[in-house]
Amino acid sequence: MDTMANYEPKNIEEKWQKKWLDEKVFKADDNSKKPKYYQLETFPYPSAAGLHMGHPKGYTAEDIHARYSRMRGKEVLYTMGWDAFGLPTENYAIKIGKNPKAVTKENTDNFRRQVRAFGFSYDWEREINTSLPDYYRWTQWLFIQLYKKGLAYQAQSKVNWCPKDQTVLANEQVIDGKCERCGSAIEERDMTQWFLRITDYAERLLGGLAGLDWPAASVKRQEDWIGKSDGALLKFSLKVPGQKDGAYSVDVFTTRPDTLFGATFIVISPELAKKWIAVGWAAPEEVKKYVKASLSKTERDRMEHVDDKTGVPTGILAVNPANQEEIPVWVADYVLGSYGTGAIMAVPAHDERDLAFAKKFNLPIRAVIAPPSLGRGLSNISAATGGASPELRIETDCWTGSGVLANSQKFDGMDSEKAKREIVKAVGGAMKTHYKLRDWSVSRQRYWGVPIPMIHCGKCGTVPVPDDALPVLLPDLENYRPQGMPPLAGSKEFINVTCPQCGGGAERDPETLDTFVDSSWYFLRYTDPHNDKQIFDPAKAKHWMPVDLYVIGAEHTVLHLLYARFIAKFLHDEGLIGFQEPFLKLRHIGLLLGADGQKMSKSKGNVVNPDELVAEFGADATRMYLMFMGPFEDGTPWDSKGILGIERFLKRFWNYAYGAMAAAQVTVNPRFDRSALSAAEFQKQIALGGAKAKALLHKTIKKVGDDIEAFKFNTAVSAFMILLNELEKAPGLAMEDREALIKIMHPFAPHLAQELWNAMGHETYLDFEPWPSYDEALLQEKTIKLVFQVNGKVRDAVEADASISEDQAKDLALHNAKVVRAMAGASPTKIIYVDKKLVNVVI
Ligand code: ANZ
Ligand code: ZN
Repeated sequence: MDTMANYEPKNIEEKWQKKWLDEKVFKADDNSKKPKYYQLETFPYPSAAGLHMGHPKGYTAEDIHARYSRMRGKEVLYTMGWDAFGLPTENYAIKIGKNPKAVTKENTDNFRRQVRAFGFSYDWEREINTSLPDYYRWTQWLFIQLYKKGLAYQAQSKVNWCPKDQTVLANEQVIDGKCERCGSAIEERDMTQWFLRITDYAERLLGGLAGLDWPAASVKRQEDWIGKSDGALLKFSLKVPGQKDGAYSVDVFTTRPDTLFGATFIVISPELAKKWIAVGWAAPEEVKKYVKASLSKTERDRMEHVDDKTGVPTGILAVNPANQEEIPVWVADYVLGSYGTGAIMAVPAHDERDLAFAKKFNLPIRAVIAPPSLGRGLSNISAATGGASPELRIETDCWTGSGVLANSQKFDGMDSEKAKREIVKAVGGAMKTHYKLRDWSVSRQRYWGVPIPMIHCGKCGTVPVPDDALPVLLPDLENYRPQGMPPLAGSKEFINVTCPQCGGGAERDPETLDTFVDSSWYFLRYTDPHNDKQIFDPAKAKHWMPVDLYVIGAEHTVLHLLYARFIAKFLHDEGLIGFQEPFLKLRHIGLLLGADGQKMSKSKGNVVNPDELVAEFGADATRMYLMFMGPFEDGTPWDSKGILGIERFLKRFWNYAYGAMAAAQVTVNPRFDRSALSAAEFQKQIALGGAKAKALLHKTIKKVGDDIEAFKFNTAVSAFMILLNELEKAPGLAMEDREALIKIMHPFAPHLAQELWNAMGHETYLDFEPWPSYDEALLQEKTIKLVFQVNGKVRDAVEADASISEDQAKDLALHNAKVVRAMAGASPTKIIYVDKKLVNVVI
């Protein structure tokens, strides 16, 4: 053991970081015989602002887990990379008048430096960068495969347009009607766009969620986003004034065909009305005016103002297929053109929106479902409703649940669920499953992204760029600013190309891919990051995938995670991977709040700077504080005093470990107050290895391991603190226990632990030392009360470790000051021991 050194993080952290890097200590071995463990880190978007403290919060948790997993004998794949394309960098580049490529290089260099300063145990050989051709070549290849399978297509559609960023956004990128990036109010535009047909995978995306170890709330959010509705399509024939009866009909989508007898009017969306007008419907002026006015509003606007219902009658009548009743057709904007068929049958007695509308416009309301509380059977319903007249009132104003049918002719008395199927059958409707999920819009009218690898030829149509011509390089443009059209469209050199099919003149697609396409497959590239023949070697992907643990912000639940699951399923169908679900276990990072309790962000002026913290307190203290702040998945405010406490703790830990270490098997704690003990008793205590301290250490070994697995890092850190308090009071600790102490500290404060390990004379890296085992017996309740008697007379009672052996107990008694006094020099003739309760010395 060296002489005691002061704890100076500066002196040790850079040193170990350099060794870890130079010696490639964390290189993941593709051919290892150990069980694999793939930990995925959300690769950051390298913004100009540098690392946000929220990044190292998530990264520290994963690093602790990774180091722990290695110590548990796993071959860990743990990596870092850069999600480097995208709008913010481009916007920033425009602002400072620099090229986005140069800005990205600076930003990634800065991020790399910053994360390295935290000592995260990444395999840096596998670093990836989505904005480099060796990566995006495969993003383009992936897009072409999707295209070849009919899963990438161009279509004219209503899109979300951000007027500030001058580009289209995916539905998922619009938050409360505002651009996720810049907060501008989104406009709707009609544009030709590239889409990925994620809707083809809706059912599988739903089904796959079962059995994943994900937070329940995240599973629910994906389910809601996919939004499956089991319903039916029902056809109503129409009587349009001036047309032959029944020449036209309308289909409605309903989840409640059991309420068909309660349909008292039909509502069509303004979009559908517009279509009908376009094909020759001579709509009343009032309808035309209404349609025009509603279509000038966005769907979101319309949904937000559902409370004040508006609408106009069309003069058309619809025939209810169940009872041939003629009911009026209205047009109203609470019915959306983009959902279902854009038309509904309104059942005001059982649907809140329809009820509000019926009340406002004085349309009939007819109850047809009796709540189960009324009991089964027609007689009950009739009694409760005052007879089976069509106007029957069921006590509840608007019963939206299921129940028993009434006022529904031969279906009266039937259960809703059964009636759904029966009524659909009776009227010749079709069961239909509907999803809220829309196809994923992926083209962006901006510069800093992956060029879409498609060629538009006047003769051949759209032709993918041949594999051997990939990548389509993003050209360096003088003017990359958005100008209402994609910047690449302005570059003749880029755009003009010969058609790969006919050799004639053709044009490249001028748009770029949304960055969510880049990140939808990055976890696969880490398994084989340098492959220049293939997107990845399927054997390597098979070896490492699926991801065993993914720590990610909850805000990614419907964007990235859904897209990545879709792409994984697609690549599975292509035979490239053997699994369908890429992420087995998911944990979320609770938001890091500023000291003011608000989300930590530059705009709020409450950010703390990781560089400064590491410089002042060291990486270990910063890491440990991030873990100590509060439950990992909760949002916790930063407390600048908190890190001081951790710094003090680490100093004490260091001093304890250093000061008390020696080559001897049993070491003595120099700060232990021995004045109260006799020399003999002191020796005894040491021989017991500081029984109480030892037991607590073993409990802590178990607790820290369990806590790491359960992501309860804060309670693990508290356990260390409690343990240290006890150790400082204890006379000593056996060498192997001291080693165990350093080992369990390692995942949390790896620089400090590795330095101490080294100082103890070890040459090895702690990451490959086995995680210490604990003695089950020591976990049992800790202390017992041991009574000492001399000739049956109680002389003393002491606390002793529950694991105490008979010999140890007898020994302890014979060295007890009061016992010794009572024996008055006599020697014992017999020592009676009652297990863990009593020692009686007979003289
Ligand atoms: C009749 C009915 C009776 C309905 C009843 C509900 C309750 P989810 O579950 O979200 O899929 N609907 C259908 N298309 C619509 C559109 N384009 N715009 C607005 N509303 C639409 O909702 C399905 C229900 O929403 C459908 O079932 C339909 O109203 C309405 F007691 O049909 B229902
Ligand atoms: Zn051609």
